[in-house]
Amino acid sequence: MTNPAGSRTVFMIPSAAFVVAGLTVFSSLPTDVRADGSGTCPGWLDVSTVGPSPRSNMILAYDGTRDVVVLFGGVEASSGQKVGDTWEYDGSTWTLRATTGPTARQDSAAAFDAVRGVVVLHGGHDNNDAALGDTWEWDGTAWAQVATSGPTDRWSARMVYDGIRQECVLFGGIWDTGGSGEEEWLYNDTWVWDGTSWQQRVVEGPCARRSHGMAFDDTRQVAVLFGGYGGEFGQGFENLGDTWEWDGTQWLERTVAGPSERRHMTMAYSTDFGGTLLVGGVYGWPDATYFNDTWMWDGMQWSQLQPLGDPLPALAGARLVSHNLLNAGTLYGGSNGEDQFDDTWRLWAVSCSDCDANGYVDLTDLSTFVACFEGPENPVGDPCACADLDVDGDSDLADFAVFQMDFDGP
Ligand SMILES: [Ca+2]
Ligand SMILES: [Ca+2]
Ligand SMILES: [Ca+2]
Repeated sequence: MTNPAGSRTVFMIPSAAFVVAGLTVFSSLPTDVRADGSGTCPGWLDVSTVGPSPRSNMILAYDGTRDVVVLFGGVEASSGQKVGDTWEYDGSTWTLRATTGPTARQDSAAAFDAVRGVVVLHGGHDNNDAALGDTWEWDGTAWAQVATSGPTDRWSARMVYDGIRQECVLFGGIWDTGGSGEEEWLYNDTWVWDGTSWQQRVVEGPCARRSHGMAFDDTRQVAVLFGGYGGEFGQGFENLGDTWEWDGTQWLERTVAGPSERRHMTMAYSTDFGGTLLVGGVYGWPDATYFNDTWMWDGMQWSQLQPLGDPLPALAGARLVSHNLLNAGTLYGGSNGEDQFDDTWRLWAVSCSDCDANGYVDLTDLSTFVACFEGPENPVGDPCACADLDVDGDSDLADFAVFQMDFDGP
């Protein structure tokens, strides 16, 4: 399930933008300390600024043509209302770009078509509790409705862009009548959108579900799907924890241990980290457990990451995208069941000595290091991961020597 206690995943990021798989370094093995420092670790940095209202279940897509993150819709905390505004984030600033386009809705499926340079959106759930089946595209200037047929009305489906076969791939979702006496139907169908028309791929695959996670692994050229809420027809529905891959033709289940069963997590593939990231989610109802964990799937195994920086709040319905801006990824919004968030988070690779993951190893990190310093063979806990730089479980002079090499100055 998780790495053995005391292990940590260390990333070696080359200066060129080539992909290097994460190295899992175990405490029982020789350390992976480089002569010039400790290596690179994942870190969460809260970069919140004025932007979209608190919300969850919006769409978030990275427009690699214009180098912006696009956000649309979602459900707001203040009103419980779904919204229909379009925002863009350039890595530092959020800008409201449109208030017209698709009707207000939450939990649409969306992906960025990198060849045609448009964000594609399908369906969602509107303020009349109706499931929707329309298809829209955002070109950076305006939304255009491009189809009204295709996957039937649904929400909480997931979609990725397959850059190899140059098509969007949509799986699953839910149709329901809303309100009391609700009827619902979960889907297990696979659809592709080529920019002109939808085609259903009639294939065996994951059981029917909604609120799963999907991301496209550009390196291994497969879509990765995890979990959600669903099951085999006639057997009742539950939270799921299975991992599947779509290679453009067929689904293959990958039978591996990984994150616990859950729904409404968010997933994104990161070339910087060399794997598919999974963050948060929720299990159970009405006694729901929300998660704040970060995982990575490298095509062979899931590893739980121990990011530096501020711990994320437990959340579901947030959205993570990875991109080529300063940062490895941006996460927005989400909900813990009571509050909805308007926080912007950066998930990026920092020096393993950068305790607060702000991109510098300075005096602030030194004070954290000193506070964590316990001497040889005194175990350090999670908050002190940045003070155990040789990953042998303690924080001692050997670690301090590495810290000194990483130190950027005050
Ligand atoms: Ca720092
Ligand atoms: Ca030691
Ligand atoms: Ca140590």
